[in-house]
Amino acid sequence: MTRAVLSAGSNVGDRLAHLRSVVAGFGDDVVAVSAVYATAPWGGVEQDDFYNITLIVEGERTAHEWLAAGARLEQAAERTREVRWGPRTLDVDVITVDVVGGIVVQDDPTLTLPHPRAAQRAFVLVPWLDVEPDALLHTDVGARRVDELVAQLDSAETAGVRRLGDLDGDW
Ligand code: PH2
Ligand code: MG
Ligand code: MG
Repeated sequence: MTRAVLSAGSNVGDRLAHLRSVVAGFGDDVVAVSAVYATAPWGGVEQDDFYNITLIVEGERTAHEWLAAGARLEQAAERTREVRWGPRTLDVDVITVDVVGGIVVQDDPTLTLPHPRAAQRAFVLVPWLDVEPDALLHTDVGARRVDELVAQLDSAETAGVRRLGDLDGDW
């Protein structure tokens, strides 16, 4: 049994429907889902705002299997890969994976864990705190509280992350 923190984002097409497809797709493995946040694009590509959620899933899957399951949902949303950090119907990223006795640490060409850029991304960290206020992220300099990482981010970064409401809410 493993527990994974996943970040899902969409900025093309029906953004909410794409995020809902992730929760539906992981089904009974979903433990918690953050609110939906509208987030300014990160990474320097000019594009529409994203909708992002962070979710926690648990199940009999390895880290690569969580990634592969997310990739199947991306394919179902007709995701294409054109520009790095560019627009996409759906992106499902694995942020960190807990196993019995610790976390998965790997530097694999297809999946580096914990996610090497998560500590700089308010669109991952802020929703994560919704579902796990005491969350820890293991960084190059050790385990860090996610709320402290958020506090250290540039205010322009956090100001670009706006809470919209629950995924199944009426807003
Ligand atoms: N995903 C990217 C690149 N930039 N920016 C925001 N706000 N949200 C994302 O999910 C995102 C991004 C590449 O996966
Ligand atoms: Mg991504
Ligand atoms: Mg991705």
